[in-house]
Amino acid sequence: MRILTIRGRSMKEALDRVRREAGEDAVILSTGTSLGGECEVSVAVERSSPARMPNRRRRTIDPPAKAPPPRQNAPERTVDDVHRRLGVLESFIRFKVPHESPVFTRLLDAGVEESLVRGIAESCAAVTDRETETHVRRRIARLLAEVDPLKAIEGANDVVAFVGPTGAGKTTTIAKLAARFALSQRRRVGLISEDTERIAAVHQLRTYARILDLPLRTIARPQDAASALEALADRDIILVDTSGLGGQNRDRVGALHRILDALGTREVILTVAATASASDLRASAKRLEGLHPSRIVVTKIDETVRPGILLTCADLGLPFSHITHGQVVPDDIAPARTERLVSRILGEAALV
Ligand SMILES: Nc1nc2c(ncn2[C@@H]2O[C@H](COP(=O)(O)OP(=O)(O)O)[C@@H](O)[C@H]2O)c(=O)[nH]1
Ligand SMILES: [Mg+2]
Repeated sequence: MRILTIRGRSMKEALDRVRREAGEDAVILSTGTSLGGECEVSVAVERSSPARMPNRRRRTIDPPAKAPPPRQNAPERTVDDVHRRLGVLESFIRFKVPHESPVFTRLLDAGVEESLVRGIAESCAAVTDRETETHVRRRIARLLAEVDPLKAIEGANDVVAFVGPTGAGKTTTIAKLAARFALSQRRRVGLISEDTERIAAVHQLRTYARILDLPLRTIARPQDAASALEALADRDIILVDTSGLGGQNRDRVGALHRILDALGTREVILTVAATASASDLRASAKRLEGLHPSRIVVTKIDETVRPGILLTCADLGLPFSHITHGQVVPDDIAPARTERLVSRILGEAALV
């Protein structure tokens, strides 16, 4: 058994060479990009394979193609990354995608889930080499298209609740939005905290309420809803902070559902951190689907080098409301803009 590294200007060229030079029985171990910017495939071959032909070495070290511009914050590759790359590569072969473009490597580097990259790759089957990047860009933009920031509607007495795992950034996001609605939109904002079990949690929201000069009520049971709503009857929008529902506790989801019902909640916003893994994020969304969230806020985009998680969020089928990018209230929040998100995912724009 020998390990060979075979390169090409595109993944297709490298794979053609693998087939030609290492034979059909070569086992692909990993794929990636060489320091010179070429596509690189490492394969294991039997000693008797054609790869032992004397001219193999010369052919594997063609002059490097023009190096692509360095990507910002390119994460280090792990064994998992190599597995994902191989999975995607398999799908190129299986779905007969006629070419491989570095854009797919960029998607994987950005942490886009393998299944999503495969879907995007499949959709490229009938697209020419030159059009691939444009096609991928359009496809991602379509996935992220439903951008619809939450607004405070004058006189609507809207109740909007934020749910999500502990530490996702619910309270901080509420403070940011409350400040923006109150200060720049001049809306009357009220706050309700359902997160009454942890003293620190109410204290945190109470501090923001005091700084922003906004009324705050706490609520622990559905029976408390009427008096809280009465106290906030003159508000345009009421933002409800909830306790984190990270664990498997279905009773807690049911109890929260009853409270949100009693409050006549118009919208439930799923709040998730961009630092979560795709599987954790999908599990949280599944656990909370009984609360019928209608939008998603993605927090902590500043803390990840893998903004590809945004495509997982989009895949949950919820329109984005806002993206948050830091701890500073109220500055570090912005409506999700499709073009900007696409650029982030493709590694062309700064993460923040
Ligand atoms: N870096 C960063 N930190 C954030 C962001 N949003 C919230 N945090 C921090 O995450 C931690 C948990 O936030 P918190 O609002 O208490 O989460 P909750 O448990 O969902 O209410 C706090 O230290 C916040 O300052 C963000 O967009 N970026
Ligand atoms: Mg909180």
